[in-house]
Parts: sequence; C-alpha cells; structure tokens
Amino acid sequence: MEGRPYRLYGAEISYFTGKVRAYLRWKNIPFDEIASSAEVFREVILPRVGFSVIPVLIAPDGRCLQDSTEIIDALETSHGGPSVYPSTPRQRLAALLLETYGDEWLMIPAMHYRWHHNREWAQRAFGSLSAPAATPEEQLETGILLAAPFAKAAVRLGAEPHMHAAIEASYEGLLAELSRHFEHNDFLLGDRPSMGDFGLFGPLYAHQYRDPKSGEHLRRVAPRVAQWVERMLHPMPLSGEFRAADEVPVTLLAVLRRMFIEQMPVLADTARRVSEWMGAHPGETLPRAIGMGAFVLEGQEGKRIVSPYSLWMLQRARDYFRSLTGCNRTAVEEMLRAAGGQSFLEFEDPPRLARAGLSVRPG
Ligand SMILES: N[C@@H](CCC(=O)N[C@@H](CS)C(=O)NCC(=O)O)C(=O)O
Repeated sequence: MEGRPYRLYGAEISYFTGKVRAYLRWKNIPFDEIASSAEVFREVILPRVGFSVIPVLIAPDGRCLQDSTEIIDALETSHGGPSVYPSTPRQRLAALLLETYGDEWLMIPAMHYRWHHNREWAQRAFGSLSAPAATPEEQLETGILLAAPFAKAAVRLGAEPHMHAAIEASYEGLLAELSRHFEHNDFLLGDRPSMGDFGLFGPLYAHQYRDPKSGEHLRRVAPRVAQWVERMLHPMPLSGEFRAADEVPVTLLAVLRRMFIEQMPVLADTARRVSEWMGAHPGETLPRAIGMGAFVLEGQEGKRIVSPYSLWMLQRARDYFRSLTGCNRTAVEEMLRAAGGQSFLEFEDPPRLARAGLSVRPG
C-alpha cells in the first residue's frame, strides 16, 4: 500500500472536484484522478459513501474522504508544511468567509450560466463522463437525463427567469472587484493561495472558466480573473507568502462587502429557520432543503431553497471568530466593520451542527 498515491474521483466539469484538485497540486500531494463514470459511481462511490457525490478522495491507507472542506482539512492535518489557512486572525477569518461564499453562494451564477447559457454543451459533457464508450448521440441522450436534476437545481437555487439579469449584474460586479484586486495581488491574500482562493476556484474554474460561453465571457470582461484561474490551475507548489502584518487588502474588503450584502441576510434567515426546525424535530438529521426563502440581488427579489448545509460552512468562520480575544478580536471586528459585516458580528447562531452527507444534523 505504501507509496500509492491518493485517488481523486471526480470530473473536470465538477465545481468541488476543481477545488480539491487545485489544492492537491498546490500542496504537492501526488494523486491519480479517476473520472466518475456511471461504473465508478456504481462500483466505488455508492458502496463507500452511500450516495452519489463527487469529489471523493481515497487515501493510500484506504480511508475514504468526502466533502471538499473535510478532504482539505484532513490533508492539512496529515501533511503539514505551508498551510492554506493563514495563521493571523483577519486573514484567517477572511479566508473562511470567502470559502463559504465561493462554495455556497457563487453556486447561483455558476448554475445559472451553465444551465441557461451552456446547456447543450453541459448535457454532452455529462453524457461523455457517464458513458465514455457510447456514441455522441447516446451520450447526449444520457446527458439530458443525468443533467435534468442539475438544470432544475439552478432554478431552485435562485435562477428563475426574472432573476437572470440581476444574477449577471452581481457576477459582473464581483468580476470587476476581483479584477481590481488582482492588479496588485496574485491571490486573495498575497502571493500564496488560501482556503478562500480554493473556495472561489470551484465556481470560477469548472463553470465560469471552462464552460465555453462562460469562459469566453470571463476572458473578455475579466482577463485578470482568468489569469488567476490559470495560476490556481498550475500553481508553484508550496510557494509564496500571505501579505505581511495580517493585511487584508482593501480591494478584498470589497468582495467581503458583497458577500455581507448578498449572502449574509440569507444565512441569518437560514439560521432562524434551522433553529425552529431543530426545535420541532429534536435529534433528527435536517433535510437538504427546508422550504424556500427570499433573497435579494441587485435590488431584485427572488426565492431559493433554504440550505442548512450553508450554516455548517459558516459555523467554521463563527467558531474561529468566537475563539478570538483581546487585540486579535478587536482587529477582526475593525475589519468586519470596514467591510460592512455588522450582520456577522450580530449573527445569531443556530444550535451546533455536524455534517451529515450533503446536509447537517445536531452536532
Ligand atoms: N459541499 C460538498 C458538495 C459536493 C457536491 O455538491 N458535489 C456535486 C458535484 S460538484 C455533486 O456531486 N452533487 C450531487 C448532488 O448534489 O446530489 C463539497 O464541498 O464537496
């Protein structure tokens, strides 16, 4: 067994596979990637994980890891060396928040652009991944079936027709902010990628850089963001430093501000609903979605599923924030206020949560 590399089961078209792949490359951990065909789902993923999901990482000792955050955290513990978590408080909290934003909020533009601007291409890609030996016609047929739930998920995540223009305006706003940031920084927090970079890379690579129409758009309107995607794709392993003196550049505060405006009200509403649900169903695992809730983008109101899992992601940032005392706490509070993050300071935490597959349960 010794010396056998890690096996990453995933796909080029997959948001969270991109995040883990980029991490493994930066961390210089040897791995083989295996495309998640129907056969791989049947023979490897379902028997070990119990449900259909990618990415899944099998360690050289046979340990099976699922969920990009838990995969990365397990490897951070076992591999040491330069960490993707900054050791200083402002940078560390910024990294945790931006991971949550990339993982859980940028799914809205990523799913919208894929399923409303690149649909047939994506159906073909799903088909060729699932049935690599089939003909292009058979692959399209399979892809249409396999992709149907994902295309519906785009709408359930908030991309109803009346929200399309707002989603695109918000995404272009984010690209403009990131473009300004990358004028002076190779990565979010200096010249080394942090957990925040890997969180943003999921949507910005697999969907927004790689899907043909989205990629053409990204390269045209935000070439500096496309260049950051390329740096993340082909990193200099283990190199670089975070900015000195725990600096979170002002250009990155603009991105945090967008997160606080767009995602934080949804997280606060989710926390209220999850607390109520847990009160009414003591000890039970929450469903993946508990009803629909309102959200606002660029002044337009839409509705989307209420996702308890997003709170498990936020809980990591909340735990870190609550652990801070003295001048570390003061420094972080100042950063949050400068980025419009009053709502994070006043956030009412739900009861403790543990991850349960793609949802959560009492922790
Ligand atoms: N939060 C998980 C989510 C994994 C995930 O959502 N993977 C997608 C593909 S990128 C998937 O397999 N989804 C199946 C489903 O939603 O049922 C992670 O960080 O790995």
